[in-house]
Order: sequence, then C-alpha cells, then structure tokens
Amino acid sequence: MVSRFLALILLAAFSCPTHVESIIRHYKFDLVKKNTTKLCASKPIITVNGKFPGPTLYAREGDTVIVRVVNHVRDNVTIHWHGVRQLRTGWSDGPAYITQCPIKTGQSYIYNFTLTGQRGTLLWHAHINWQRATVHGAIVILPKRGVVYPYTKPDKEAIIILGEWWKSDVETVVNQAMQSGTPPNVSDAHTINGLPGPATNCSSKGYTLHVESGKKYLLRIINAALNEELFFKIAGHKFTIVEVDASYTKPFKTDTIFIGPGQTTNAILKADQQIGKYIIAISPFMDTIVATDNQISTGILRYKGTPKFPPTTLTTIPPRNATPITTNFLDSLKSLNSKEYPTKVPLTIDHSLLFAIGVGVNPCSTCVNGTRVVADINNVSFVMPTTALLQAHYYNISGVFTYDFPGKPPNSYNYTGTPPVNMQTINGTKVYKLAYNDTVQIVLQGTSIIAPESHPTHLHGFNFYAVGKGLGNYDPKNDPKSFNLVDPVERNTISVPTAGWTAIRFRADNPGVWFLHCHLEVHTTWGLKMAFLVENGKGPNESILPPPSDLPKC
Ligand SMILES: *[C@@H]1O[C@H](CO)[C@@H](O)[C@H](O)[C@H]1NC(C)=O
Ligand SMILES: *[C@@H]1O[C@H](CO)[C@@H](O)[C@H](O)[C@H]1NC(C)=O
Ligand SMILES: *[C@@H]1O[C@H](CO)[C@@H](O)[C@H](O)[C@H]1NC(C)=O
Ligand SMILES: *[C@@H]1O[C@H](CO)[C@@H](O)[C@H](O)[C@H]1NC(C)=O
Ligand SMILES: *[C@@H]1O[C@H](CO)[C@@H](O)[C@H](O)[C@H]1NC(C)=O
Ligand SMILES: *[C@@H]1O[C@H](CO)[C@@H](O)[C@H](O)[C@H]1NC(C)=O
Ligand SMILES: *[C@@H]1O[C@H](CO)[C@@H](O)[C@H](O)[C@H]1NC(C)=O
Ligand SMILES: *[C@@H]1O[C@H](CO)[C@@H](O)[C@H](O)[C@H]1NC(C)=O
Ligand SMILES: *[C@@H]1O[C@H](CO)[C@@H](O)[C@H](O)[C@H]1NC(C)=O
Ligand SMILES: *[C@@H]1O[C@H](CO)[C@@H](O)[C@H](O)[C@H]1NC(C)=O
Ligand SMILES: *[C@@H]1O[C@H](CO)[C@@H](O)[C@H](O)[C@H]1NC(C)=O
Ligand SMILES: *[C@@H]1O[C@H](CO)[C@@H](O)[C@H](O)[C@H]1NC(C)=O
Ligand SMILES: [Cu+2]
Repeated sequence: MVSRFLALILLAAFSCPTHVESIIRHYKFDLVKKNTTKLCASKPIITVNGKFPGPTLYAREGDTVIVRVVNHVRDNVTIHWHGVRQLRTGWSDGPAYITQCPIKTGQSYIYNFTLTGQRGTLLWHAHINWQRATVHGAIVILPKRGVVYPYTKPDKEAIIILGEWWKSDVETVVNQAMQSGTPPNVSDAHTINGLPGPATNCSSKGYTLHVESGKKYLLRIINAALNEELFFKIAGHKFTIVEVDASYTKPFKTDTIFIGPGQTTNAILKADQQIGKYIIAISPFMDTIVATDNQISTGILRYKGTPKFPPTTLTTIPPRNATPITTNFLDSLKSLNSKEYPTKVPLTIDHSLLFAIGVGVNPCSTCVNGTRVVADINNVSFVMPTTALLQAHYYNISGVFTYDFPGKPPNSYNYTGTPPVNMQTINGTKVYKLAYNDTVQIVLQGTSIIAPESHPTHLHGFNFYAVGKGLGNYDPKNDPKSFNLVDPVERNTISVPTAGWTAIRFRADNPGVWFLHCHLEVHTTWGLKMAFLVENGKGPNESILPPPSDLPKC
C-alpha cells in the first residue's frame, strides 16, 4: 500500500517535469460590526474580521480558494470576488439574487473557486445593497510558482485601496433616497486604505507609504468606492502602468491614474526623488452636472532617512472635470499581447448588441415632486427577483425572469442629443440568452437623459476586450473601421465616456448567469443592470457544476 502510494507520488513528480502544484487556500470571513476610530466619527460599521478595509486574499494562479463566510450581523450578506472568472462556479460569484440568495444572520456559506488563467490584482466586496462601502478588500493573485512577471520584478509591493466614507449609515442614506426618489447623498470623505487623511477634519494622519531611495515598488491600486471615479497622484513621481483588472498591459508612464469603482491598476513606482515627504492625493472625476464628494484625501509617501520636519512636496489636483486626463489614460491602455499572454479578441460576432445606458424618470406618488429617478439599459429598469436567477435557471423555476431582454433600444433616438420628452422606463427582470461559446459585442451607449454621465460598467464571469470608444452616438457603419482588434485592453470594468460609447467583445465560454451593471452603486440601485444567461455546452467541462449543499435559500 505504502509503496503504491510512493509510486504514485514519484509518477506525479517525474512524468510531468513542468508540473507546478496548485494548492488550496483557506480563509474565514466573519462579518462583524466594529466601532472604527480611525475615521472621522466613531461608529459601528460592518466589517470582515473587524478590519476596514478587510483582509487581503493571497493566492497563486491555479490555486483553489475556499472562503467560509459567517454572518454575525443583522443584515443579509453576500461576497463577490470581483473579476474572478468563476469558470463553471457561478454559485460562488456572489451578487445577491443573481447567483445566490443572501447569507442570513447566523448562517454561513463556503465560496469555492479556482483562479484559472488570471494573475494580478482584483478586489472582493459585498454585493448586496450598499454594504460594499465598508465590506471590501484586495485579492492578490501571484503568477504560478517559477513564472516571472513580464516586467522587472519590483523590490517591494504595497496595496492601496481607495474608498468612500459616510458619517451616516450607508443603508440609511440609500433608503432615504429611494423613499424620496431623489439622488442619494454623496460621501463625506474619500479614504486611502481606510484613512481619510487630515484634509477632512479628522484626527487621522492618513496613510503613509514608506519607501527606500532607489527601490522599485509595485502598487496594487484598487477603487472600492461606491459612487466615485477617482484620480490618484503622488507628488514628484511617475507611475509605470503594467496591469489592469488582472490582465497585463503594455507598460506606459503617467503621473495621474484614473480609476473607476471596481477597477484595479498595478503601477510601478521608482523611489527616484530626493529624500523627503511627498503628498499622495485622490480626488473625484465628474465631467457633468452630477454631485460628487469633492473632499480630497491625502496620504504621504515618505523616504527612509527623511529628517523629522522635512518640507512636504505638494501635487496639483486635476480639476474635477478633467476629461482629457481620463482620455489620455484610457487611450494609453493596450493589452500586452505577448507570446505568453496573447490577446484573443473574437473576430466574428454572433450577437451584436447595442445597450443604451442611463437614467430615467418614473412616476411615484409618494416621492418628492411625484417622480422617482431610475436608471435603465434599453429602457428596462431591472427589478431584483426574490429568488436568485441562477437557482431559477438551474432548477427550472418559472416565473422568476423572462428571456426577452432587448438586444437594442426599443426606440432609436439621438442618445446624446436632446433627451426624449417621455423619460419613463419599464420594469423587468429580463435576461439575454447566449449559447455556450457564442461571441458577443456590446456597444455601451451612454444617454443624455437628465444628464450624460460616465458609467463604469462591470461584467461578471468574463473578461472583455475594449475594442473601441467614441463621443456622441455610435455609428455602426464607420466606427468599426477604427476598432482595435490587435491589442485592445482586457478588463472586467470599463468607463463609458460621458455622452459617448464604448464597444466591448467577449466569448461566452462560461455557463451560468452573469450580471452586467454600472459599478456606480447609485445607478445599480436605480436599475442600471441586467444579466446574461449562458447555457451549458456539450463537452464534459462546459456545464455549470451542481450547487454546493450549503447554498443559501431565499
Ligand atoms: C461604538 O462607539 C459609540 C460611541 O463611541 C458607542 O456609543 C457604541 O456603544 C459603540 N458600539 C459598539 C458596538 O462598540
Ligand atoms: C470545492 O469544490 C470542489 C469541486 O467542486 C469540491 O471537490 C470540493 O469538495 C469543494 N470544497 C469545499 C470545501 O467545499
Ligand atoms: C442627506 O443630506 C440631507 C441634506 O444635507 C440631510 O438632511 C440628510 O439628513 C442626509 N441623510 C443622511 C442619511 O445622512
Ligand atoms: C473643517 O473644520 C473647519 C473649522 O471648524 C470648517 O470650517 C470646515 O468646514 C470643516 N471641513 C469639513 C470638510 O468638514
Ligand atoms: C422638485 O420641484 C422643484 C420645483 O419645480 C424643483 O426646484 C426641484 O429641483 C424638484 N426636485 C426634484 C428632486 O426633482
Ligand atoms: C431543467 O430542464 C432541463 C431541460 O428540460 C433538464 O435537462 C434538466 O435536468 C432540468 N433540471 C432540473 C434540476 O430539473
Ligand atoms: C445629436 O445631438 C447632438 C447634440 O445636440 C448633435 O450635435 C448631433 O448632431 C445630433 N445627432 C444626430 C444624428 O442628429
Ligand atoms: C420606454 O418605455 C416607456 C413605457 O413603454 C415608453 O413610454 C417610452 O417612450 C420608452 N422610452 C424610450 C426612450 O424608448
Ligand atoms: C417598478 O419597480 C419598482 C420596484 O423596483 C416599484 O417601486 C414600482 O412601483 C414599479 N413600477 C411599475 C410601473 O411597476
Ligand atoms: C469555440 O468557438 C471557436 C471558434 O469560434 C472554436 O475554435 C472553439 O473550438 C470553440 N470552442 C468550444 C469549446 O466549442
Ligand atoms: C476537463 O477538465 C479537466 C480538469 O481541468 C481536464 O483534466 C480534462 O482534460 C478536461 N476535459 C476536456 C474534455 O476538456
Ligand atoms: C434577507 O434575505 C431573505 C432571503 O431573501 C429575505 O427573506 C429577508 O427579507 C432578508 N432580510 C433583510 C433584513 O433584508
Ligand atoms: Cu452608471
């Protein structure tokens, strides 16, 4: 028996010399309320393991991650592993009422997924109501053992999580807005690794990044804010961008990073300036009339050997409406497209979709002025079901959703011109059905109803290629001529420019039900969301796995 066991080990070790072990990483997430004092006001917030931001999940490409989530708070909970492909494991994706029912108070659920073909930085966050304001953290996927980065290995690395902070309870903020039908209050401060910094009248000193002269640092930057696209700068220093959304990019230099909620950016910073202190600053981007939290949060980059009271080098803050900075940044992003990491843009398209995304106004007798601001895709404001869509799909439960999500707007109009007089939408829980391995192009077309606005749109279950973008209305005749089908950036969340459009492509090689929504939580709440239903394929590895036995029930 022992010798047979040994023989098996030897066989495994020698028959496959390039084999690299993948291991199982176990984590436990306890959802608990915790009084936090490092913020402006001491008040209890929902946290994972008492931490804000929550714990970092470390793994290597190929590893399986098991996270046991235990809910000790009064609120329902779910956790989403943002950007993780979840190949065949949609049960572990996390959006409430899309792939699972919530984990109720006192209950637990095991998320179980494998990190296939991805390496870099992602984030995890709560995916129910506005809980992700405080329930979020980093996911670091290292390359497989023995595999190097496609860029010079940095000496050290640091995780930098950008967020928002409200003096009030966030669920109170959103509930108040839903009752009045008006936009919710903006946050009271921005945070860097949970610290707002001195700019916001807090006792907090803010975050400090300690560096040593001459060394290179890999900064894993995450935007975990609910409602704000952000600029990130460090005085006197430039960044080399090497990866976004856990996909390698062609390296390029910039002094300002533009990052939307749900997006991640790996940037290399060389500590090549004089010893001293340099301001780190985050500020909002908004190039239309919508309100933002204009608090600038700051931290400090501090060189080793800096004297006690050194001068601090300041940085200029981009104007709130600095559209050209965002355009430069987005236009510089190209996928690496190397031999090891090739770009695989679908060249033929089975489903060519046009999604008009934006807001609308519906009647509401109990609301301020008798109307409610809503949001929609192709005039459908998505209504959350009370049974998760994936369960309804898997168990053939009828009446939960319909298959008639429209592939184009029901009426065409000048999407970026004078808005239609009738700004009403329809309610629906509709999905768009795809066969396994179908190829999809979606042109996300922003609308100017009430006001045009940038929408950082997130697709679950897939990475997509951003093949084109432009201002005004998408022109199906001429715009495809300038599509980049060679090295477009690959990501899971993309900004749709204000009064413009973005075209994305992906292959539906992951069976399940996959959410697509604006990652500005205010717009998701208002209904700017839908789901793709990808059917099983024929092969043995082309079907969704059976649900785990502890899957929560509604
Ligand atoms: C949190 O702090 C507030 C004020 O400092 C206090 O009233 C409250 O009881 C504390 N809550 C918890 C859960 O510790
Ligand atoms: C995780 O999923 C795998 C594959 O379905 C299964 O074999 C394993 O038992 C699961 N582990 C846990 C802890 O649920
Ligand atoms: C939202 O802002 C309004 C106006 O400043 C204020 O009256 C209200 O109390 C705020 N709501 C919450 C939940 O903080
Ligand atoms: C900070 O405090 C000063 C003085 O009390 C006040 O004028 C200012 O409005 C405060 N700023 C914020 C962001 O609360
Ligand atoms: C309600 O109507 C008043 C008067 O027309 C207007 O000033 C206000 O902006 C409206 N509020 C909303 C939330 O639409
Ligand atoms: C759902 O229906 C499909 C097609 O009719 C069938 O193959 C499948 O077994 C059914 N699933 C369940 C869980 O009943
Ligand atoms: C749409 O409206 C914009 C802004 O008013 C205008 O510049 C553009 O020419 C219009 N496009 C069409 C096709 O009418
Ligand atoms: C959206 O649907 C409503 C209800 O059917 C309709 O009145 C409205 O004209 C539609 N709007 C657009 C832009 O298609
Ligand atoms: C649309 O759905 C919302 C809830 O999401 C509900 O408040 C509203 O009454 C519905 N409107 C219609 C016309 O059914
Ligand atoms: C998916 O489609 C592509 C061509 O579009 C084909 O090369 C590939 O083999 C297909 N994969 C599967 C698993 O069917
Ligand atoms: C299915 O997946 C397993 C494990 O990833 C792999 O060993 C096997 O070759 C795959 N089978 C097919 C037909 O692709
Ligand atoms: C929690 O989720 C369950 C299942 O969907 C639901 O019945 C219940 O109302 C939710 N509780 C709260 C407080 O939202
Ligand atoms: Cu949006």
